[in-house]
Amino acid sequence: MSAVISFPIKENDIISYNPATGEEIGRVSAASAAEVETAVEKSREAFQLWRKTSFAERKRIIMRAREVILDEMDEIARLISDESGKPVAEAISMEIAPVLDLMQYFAKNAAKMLKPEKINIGLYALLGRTSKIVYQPLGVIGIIPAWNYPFSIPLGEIVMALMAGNTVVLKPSELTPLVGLKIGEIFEKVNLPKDVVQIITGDGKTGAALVESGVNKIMFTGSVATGKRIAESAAKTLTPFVLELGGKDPMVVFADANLELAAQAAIWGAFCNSGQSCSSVERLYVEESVAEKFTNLIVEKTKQLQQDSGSKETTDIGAMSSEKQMKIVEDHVAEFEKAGAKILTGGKRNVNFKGTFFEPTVISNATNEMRPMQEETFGPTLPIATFKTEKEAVELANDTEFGLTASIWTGEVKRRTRLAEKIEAGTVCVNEVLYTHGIGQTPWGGFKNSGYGRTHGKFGLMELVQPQHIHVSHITLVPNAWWLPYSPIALETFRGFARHFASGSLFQTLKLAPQLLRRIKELRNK
Ligand code: TXE
Repeated sequence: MSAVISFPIKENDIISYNPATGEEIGRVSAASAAEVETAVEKSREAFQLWRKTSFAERKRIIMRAREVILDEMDEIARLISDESGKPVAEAISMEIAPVLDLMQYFAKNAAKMLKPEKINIGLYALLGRTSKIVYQPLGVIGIIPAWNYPFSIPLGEIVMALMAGNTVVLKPSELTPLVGLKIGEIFEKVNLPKDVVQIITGDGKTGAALVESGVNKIMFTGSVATGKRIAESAAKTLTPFVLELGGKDPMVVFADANLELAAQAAIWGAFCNSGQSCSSVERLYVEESVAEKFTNLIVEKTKQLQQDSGSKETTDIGAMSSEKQMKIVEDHVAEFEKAGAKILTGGKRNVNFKGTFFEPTVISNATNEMRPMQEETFGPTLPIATFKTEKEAVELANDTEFGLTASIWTGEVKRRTRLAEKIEAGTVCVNEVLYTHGIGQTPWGGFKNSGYGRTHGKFGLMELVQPQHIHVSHITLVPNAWWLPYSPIALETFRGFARHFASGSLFQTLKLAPQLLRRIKELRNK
C-alpha cells in the first residue's frame, strides 16, 4: 500500500532551477494528455475504496504525514527555499508551520464538520416528513497550484480533499516540481493507499489536460488570465472549479494607528517571499498628516533588511522565483518613475548576486492613476499614496479590479468594524496584515477578479463535497393533497395552502385542517 508518484523522471522535459544561483537542481518529465488521463482513471478507481474509509482512518494517515514533515522539516524547508528562492525562515514560518496546523485541524474536525445535519423543514414536519443533509465526496480533485507557496497551498488542499473522502491528482507548478514530488513522497511514507494522491509534473499543457480530463473539481491558484482559461475550458465538461487568483491588496494606515507597528507590518506584508504572495501589501495608503513620519519609518526599516540566498538563516529577502517575474517588477518600477512617483530606496535588480534578486523597494507619491497601482506586481515593491478623509481612504482601497485581502490600521475602536465592512475584499484584517491564509479555520478567497469559491475553513471544506438532501415521508397510507386529479375541492385547498400554510404560522395553518381533510377524503375515494 503506497501513494504512487505516477510520472517519475523519465525524460528531461522540465528543468528545475535554483533562482538564487541559477543552478539546475533537478529534472522531471512533463506528463502528456494520455498520461494525465491514465492518472485520473487510476484515481477514480482508488476513490471507490478511499470514499469508504472512516474519518478515523483518514485522520490517522494525515497525523502520520504530519510526523514525517516534522521529522524532515529542515530538509523540506531547504528544498522549498532552493526551488522558490524564499528564505528557509519563511519556508518554515509561512509554509510548514501553517500547513501542519491546518492538517491537525482538519484531521481532528472534518468528521464533525461533515456530520449529517437535520434540516428544520418548518410546517412540513406536521405532515410527517423529515429532511437531512449528508455530505458526499466529489470524486477526483485536480489541484493546480502556483509556485509561490509550493508546499503549503497544494498540501493544505490535498488534506482537505482527502478528509472529505476524495482522491487527488496534483500538478505542481513547472517552477517547483520537486516540492510537488516531495508531497507525494510524504504520503508514500505513511502508506496512503495506492493512487489516492498522485503527482503529475508538467507545465501549462499538462495543467490544461488535467482540466479537460473530467476530474470532479479543479482547485486552481495562479493568475487571472490562466484562471479565465480554466473557467472557459471547464465549462465544456461542466467541471466545477475554485479559482484563487491575484490581488492588489491595500493597507490603509490612519494617523491614530500605532505607526511603529504598522511600519513593521507593512514591510513584512510587502516584502516577505519577495512580495510574491497573492495577499501581499501592494498599495499603501497613509493619512496625509503622518505620511512623512510613517514613510521615513518604512524607509529606515527597509534599509536594514538583509538580502541574500534563501538558504542562509539570516536572510530576510531572498530571490524572486523567476526572471519572468523580475521583468514585471522592473517594468512596474520604471513605470512608477515615469509617472512621477519617487523611488526612496531599492528600485533595481541586486547585482551582487547571480540569481533573480530585486531590492526591496519603497516608492512615494504614488497615485491610483498610475498603471502599476492597478496591475498585480507580485514583487518586493511598496508604493505609498496618501489620503485626507476616511471616505477617500475607502474609495482608494476599493478602486481596483481585485479584492482578495485588505488591511486597516487604526486605534479608533468604532472605526475598525465601520470601515472593514465597506472594503470590497474576501478578508479584511484590522491592525494585522497578510497572514490569515495561515489560519486553516478561516475561509480564504476573493471578491471581484481575485477569484471564485473558497479554500480553508468550513466554506473551503464544503467546496470538496456535494451536499445530498435525503427527504423521508413517514406517512405511508395517505396521498398528498397536491397530487392528481384536481377538482374544485383541490383548488380551494391550494388557496388555503397559499393563504395559511405558506404563512409559516402554525395558528394560520390549523385553519386549513378541515379543508385538508376534505381533500384527502376526496383523493382516497378516487
Ligand atoms: O501563473 P500561471 P504564473 C500571478 C502573478 C504572476 C502571474 C503569472 O501576478 O505574475 O500570476 O504567474 C498552470 N490550464 N500569480 O505564470 O500561469 C501552471 O502550470 C491549466 C498570482 O506562474 O497562472 C501553474 O501550475 N493550468 C498567484 C499554474 O497554472 C495551467 C500565484 C499557475 O500558473 C494553464 C502565482 C492552463 N491553460 C501567480 N496554464 C496567487 N494568487 O497567489 C498554466 N497553468
